[in-house]
Amino acid sequence: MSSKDKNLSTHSEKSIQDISSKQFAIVVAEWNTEVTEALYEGAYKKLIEYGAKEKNIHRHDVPGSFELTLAAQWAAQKSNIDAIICLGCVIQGETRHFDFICDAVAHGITNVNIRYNKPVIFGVLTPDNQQQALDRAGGKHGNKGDEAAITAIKMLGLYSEITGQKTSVGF
Ligand code: RBF
Repeated sequence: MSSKDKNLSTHSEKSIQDISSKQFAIVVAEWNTEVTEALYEGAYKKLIEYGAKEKNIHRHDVPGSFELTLAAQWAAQKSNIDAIICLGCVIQGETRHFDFICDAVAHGITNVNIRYNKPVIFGVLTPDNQQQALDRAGGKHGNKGDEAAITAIKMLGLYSEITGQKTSVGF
């Protein structure tokens, strides 16, 4: 599955909705920190650019991507949090850990979305090597952290569009 033609970092829909009162949690994995910091910078700046307030963006660090799910669930349990962005980077190695971690975090994050009825965004890179990761964390393929932030904003807007309600808080 290629993402070469899909780059939401350059999306121009700046008037999607007012997110100045929305609260975001960003969960960041410490493994491959050069990459995940760049993803975080991208996501944070994009939320601010679209109108989020600094005080409404809450960062939480976890040891590795496997831990993203539980931290996301803890954040989702908080009724004031509207959306959660999970950022990690799992690099293909010689062992099967890659598959186990990627599967676990993808299923885990999906479950938190459904269970808490809020956007929980999968911003986890799964490259073959460090260079591919850097290319997608502010390099030649954009920044998937930016895209994760825009996805969160779009999902909040979609929620309002479909339900007529302003926020998912309270479910
Ligand atoms: N976490 C990541 O976020 N990215 C990785 O590339 C990564 N590789 C790992 C490779 C091995 C062999 C192990 C044991 C762990 C790795 N982890 C990685 C950490 C994992 O997400 C988790 O923090 C630990 O397994 C503890 O639950």
